[in-house]
Amino acid sequence: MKYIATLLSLLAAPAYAAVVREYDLNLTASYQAPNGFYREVFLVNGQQPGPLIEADEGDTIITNVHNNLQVPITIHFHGIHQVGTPWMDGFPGVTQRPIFPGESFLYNFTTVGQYGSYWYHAHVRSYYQDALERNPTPLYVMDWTKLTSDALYYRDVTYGLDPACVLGFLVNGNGRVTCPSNELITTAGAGRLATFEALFGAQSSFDSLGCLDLSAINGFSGINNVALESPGFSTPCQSSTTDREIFYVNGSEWMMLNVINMGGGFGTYLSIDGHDMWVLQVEGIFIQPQKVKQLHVGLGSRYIIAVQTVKNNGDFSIRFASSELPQVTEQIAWLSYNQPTATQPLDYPVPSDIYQDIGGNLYDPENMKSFNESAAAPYDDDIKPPQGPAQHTIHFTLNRTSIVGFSVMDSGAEMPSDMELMTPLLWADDLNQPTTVDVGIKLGDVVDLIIYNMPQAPHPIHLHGHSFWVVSESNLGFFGYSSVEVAIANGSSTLNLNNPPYRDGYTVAPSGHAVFRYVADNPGAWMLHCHINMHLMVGMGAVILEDREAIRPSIPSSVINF
Ligand SMILES: [Cu+2]
Repeated sequence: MKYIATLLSLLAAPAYAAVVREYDLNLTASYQAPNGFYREVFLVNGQQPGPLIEADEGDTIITNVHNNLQVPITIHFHGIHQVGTPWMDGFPGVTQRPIFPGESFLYNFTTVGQYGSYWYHAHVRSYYQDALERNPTPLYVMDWTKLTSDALYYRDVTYGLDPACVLGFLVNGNGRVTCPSNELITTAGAGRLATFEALFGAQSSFDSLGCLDLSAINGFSGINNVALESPGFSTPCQSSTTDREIFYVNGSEWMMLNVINMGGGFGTYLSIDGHDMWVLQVEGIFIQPQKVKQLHVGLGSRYIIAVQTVKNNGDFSIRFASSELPQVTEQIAWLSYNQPTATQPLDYPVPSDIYQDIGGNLYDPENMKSFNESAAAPYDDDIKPPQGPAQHTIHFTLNRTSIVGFSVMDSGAEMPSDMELMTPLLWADDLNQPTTVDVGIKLGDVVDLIIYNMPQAPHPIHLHGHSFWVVSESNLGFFGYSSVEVAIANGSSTLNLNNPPYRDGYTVAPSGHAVFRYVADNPGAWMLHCHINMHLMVGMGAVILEDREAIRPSIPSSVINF
């Protein structure tokens, strides 16, 4: 897959009048080697990155997307709630038809009541994985594969091969493959190996890319079948010497970074040698700041962090370690107090104060704090969930349903593979589809999504159209109650209606659960899905209808007839 993703930056409400901001996005394909290995990539306006879309809260953003690729595409503005314009949400088969090669589509929406950093990305198959970003101010991290997303998809559905092994990460489109020693991999991966053996009752081992041999998983013997591996996966690791991303300190005491995980499969542990990070904002919402040595950045998650630049000289590693069980892999960018030079030194000296190893394990977990997601309460006390019972409680189970199937539905139903080509559910007359959730949600209703995850893998779950409160979460088992109301009555120990995190995505732990609460203030047809692209592509999504009939008469004919 080529990835198409870049930043949409919204500033808080201005004192002056809202304006209309227009952008043209030309999508094209190219052939590039960001970390030393050539493959097809997608570009926005012939460049990497695509243009930054900047706007003030309340502004109208008009984006004309021209598809010059050979594949259909849509653009989803991740985290933008699309209040009053659910047809601009960019999910094919749900809110619009795909933009086919040669076609253009006009996205037109107003940023109601939102500020912060968002990103826009393709939402057909997983093409956003195939674009590149090189904007120096934000910090975009993504896992990178040698194959395109279409090749991965083909490989997955044809051979049942999970893309569980990557060529490391890219940081703002830059990176280098450095093959770690076997000793480094085994030390950093010891915990994963133990978890694997406990989960699947099978022995395994790491290869030179740090990938676990998954072929021993009982019942899924095709997974990562080494005999069917493609170049770039589990082949002997090859190092490259491409440039790393460098963040230059400009003399001020703080460096602010917009951290976004734009990857397709892997979460990452971020730490900066010798430096503290203050996490200030999560998914567009200021939080009670946390001073940490390590931040886990799940797929689709967005953070604003302030780095205290107190060292005054030298170069320091910014480390990105995979947080996914199947692979121990690390990418490094640099934080530099020096002046930029024409050519990048091949290797900087390794500083002594490293906080995490290549598996993301903290060297001194007693004294080194990692960001606590569940304690990330909004800074603004007024961002509180409604108390008391909800009008609707919907249960979901995250599950692998077959070797090439994933589901969020209790029934195990998968999103149809040809969903993208169907009449969008926002105005379809036929709603008879196994992953459509139509429970009669009306404007103002309180909705609880009780999500249980089977003991397989963490899933970063993203909801469109809303931010939600994570009113209960645990990596230790099911919620245990049929509803929040029953949990309140029984004094649930995991329930937090007082100061829960408020966000638009949350990673649900294996064998764990999360309960999302939101207010139905945005009629539409909203996706609830896993942000691991391959999981979504093989069924891991549902559409929650919210007062859909109220919005149907307002859908522009230009959208319906597109
Ligand atoms: Cu998933």
